[in-house]
Amino acid sequence: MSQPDLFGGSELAPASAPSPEAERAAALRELLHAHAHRYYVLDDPSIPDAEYDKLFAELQALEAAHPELLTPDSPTQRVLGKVLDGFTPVRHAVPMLSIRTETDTEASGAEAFDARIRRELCLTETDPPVAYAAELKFDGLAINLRYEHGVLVTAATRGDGEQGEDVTQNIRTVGQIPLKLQGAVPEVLEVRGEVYMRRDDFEALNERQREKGEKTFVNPRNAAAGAVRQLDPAIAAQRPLSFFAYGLGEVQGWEVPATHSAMLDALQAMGMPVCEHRTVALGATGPDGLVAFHQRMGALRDSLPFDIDGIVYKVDSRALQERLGFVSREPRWAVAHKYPAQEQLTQVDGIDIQVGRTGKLTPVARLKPVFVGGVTVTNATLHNLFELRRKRVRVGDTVIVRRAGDVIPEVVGVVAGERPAYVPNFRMPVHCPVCGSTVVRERGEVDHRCTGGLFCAAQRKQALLHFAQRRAVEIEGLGDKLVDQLVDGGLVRTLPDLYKLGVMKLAALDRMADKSAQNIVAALEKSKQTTLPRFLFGLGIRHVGEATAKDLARHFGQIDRIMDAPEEQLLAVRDVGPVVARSIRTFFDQPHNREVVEQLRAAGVTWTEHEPSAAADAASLPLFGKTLVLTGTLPTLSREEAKALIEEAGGKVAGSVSKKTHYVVAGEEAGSKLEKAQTLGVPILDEAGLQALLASPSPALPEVPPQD
Ligand code: 5U1
Repeated sequence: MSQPDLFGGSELAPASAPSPEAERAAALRELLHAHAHRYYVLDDPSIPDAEYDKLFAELQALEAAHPELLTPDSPTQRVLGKVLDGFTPVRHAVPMLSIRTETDTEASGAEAFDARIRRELCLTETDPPVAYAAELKFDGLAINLRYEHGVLVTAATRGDGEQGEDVTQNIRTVGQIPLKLQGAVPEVLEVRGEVYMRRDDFEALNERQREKGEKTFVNPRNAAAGAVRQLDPAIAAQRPLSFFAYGLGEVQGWEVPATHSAMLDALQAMGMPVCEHRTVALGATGPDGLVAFHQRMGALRDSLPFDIDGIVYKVDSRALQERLGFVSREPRWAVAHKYPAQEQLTQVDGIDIQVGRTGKLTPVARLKPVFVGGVTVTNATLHNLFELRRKRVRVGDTVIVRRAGDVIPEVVGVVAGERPAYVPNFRMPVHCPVCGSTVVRERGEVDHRCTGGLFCAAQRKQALLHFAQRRAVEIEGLGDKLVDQLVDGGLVRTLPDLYKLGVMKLAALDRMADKSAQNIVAALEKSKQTTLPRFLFGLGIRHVGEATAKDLARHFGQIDRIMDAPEEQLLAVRDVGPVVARSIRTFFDQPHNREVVEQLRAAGVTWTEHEPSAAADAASLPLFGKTLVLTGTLPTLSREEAKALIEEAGGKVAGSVSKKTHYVVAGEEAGSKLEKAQTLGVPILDEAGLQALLASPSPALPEVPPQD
């Protein structure tokens, strides 16, 4: 198989001394390959990401200026190619075999394999134990990677074992798969292994899909398979895949090591990712045998970052493998010894609502108990109403439940056609099942939330800790453990209850010395003198962080004015948009939240209603009330320095350009933010313009109103 001729140049170039650019490009490729290997395969980066990006950008620039220097193994060429109509078939040079499965998940499964091998090799009881390579059975997709002279030229799926599909474009996007092998490389080397998705990558991908309102994936294997068979390589590049090598296909020009285990070590030395959890076991039983490895990995299974469904045992000696041969496309010398499944079928008995610490309402399926992923599962999350509707789950349905790793069990789908009779669609409650407060869903959000805030028992601990933190009213000593004791013991229900605690009540708590109780009471007393921004922030109103609390305090001056402000007035506060305004309004529309404020006042909590000095000072700063966006590289100031200068001058730095942006400060290689500023007509400054702005006294500046 020849290299694609997308890349001209180097092979055909006349044999003259390489140009300095060619030498630099080659050096950069080597350097980037080495760093990518440390980052993706060894998980041990040796330079900061920014440094890697700089080298990468240098190579990109060189290749852009000298296209003849482009090579297929260049690290810049991971995502390339266009959207395909379909995949081209690839005939495997050596058929891709499958593996026999041992479904007996007990130790006897390993013993049966060893007994069969010994029988087929005609070994007697007095012969020494057989050496087996034992490794993990990854729950992914088998792939054949073909390297010619060390360069990846084709990646193909298994297909029917004889013929697969060419998925090279997508596989090139997998950072862990080397585009070029290291060291002395064979003429032809086909590496076989499994492409898979890590659990954390899978969870994050599904979270992103949910946020976008797009289809979620049932499990990491399906997500990996979907990514590999994605026709658009740019989309495949956004689906984070990983890879482990475990075997060979065609080989030319390499003396393959005599044992499977040594072969894996050799692949690893060439830069291939090979899973560290592997061993050579002698026989089935005994401390170092197959059974011990199966049990050890079984105990580790939940904490592994990826799904496995069993252990693969292989006769380690390649000579013995050849003697054993294979039957019906399965080698006699290997077996997959399974673990209990991580997905099972069961029935939904009901759908309950759980209220989380932040007020989020989660529908949870109550299930007929089922043993899955090593534990008995009786509940499984349905995430939110949209997920529930998308999966069409109703009470009485037969569903697939998945539990893998530490991830909470979830319903991944309904078995079609097994619904008993008519069952109404599930509806979200309009009142919180814990505290009875109104349930809302903000526009553009998928989650329903209880508006009870401080009043809702489900949110109480979180609310107390939030109120007590240093950035809010600061109650020194009121941490997780004490809050647990106070709430669980029924001593504190709402924030004002904190101020009813005396030394006696506190000292009666478990492991609370008199002195500590006195300290807490003193801290509570001290916290009563606070400021309006801290108090407001401490109330824990959704979307009201410290900065917004300060803006609200500065704008309204008094809490009663904030509590009564209609949305239009709230919208007049700088940086308060419709979502924040609605959230503040909803919070203070709940009578119990207003009651909490009144009771805190009655308990003696006081705050300086406004901060005249801060407000006066701030108003005289040159960038008071201005929002700026930074883009590109400024000639002398770093991004952080520019941000600090703007903030010191009373301005705010935002991450994206909108109609509310007052100025965009653009440096070299400014991208889409600059374009957006031009489209919206936002004034654009260079660094000198920014410095002039910072130096000017506020009144002399022309007012640039934010546009509507
Ligand atoms: N680790 C590993 N997984 N796995 C899957 N090795 C391995 N070998 C396989 C398969 C299908 O097949 C060979 C034994 C042919």
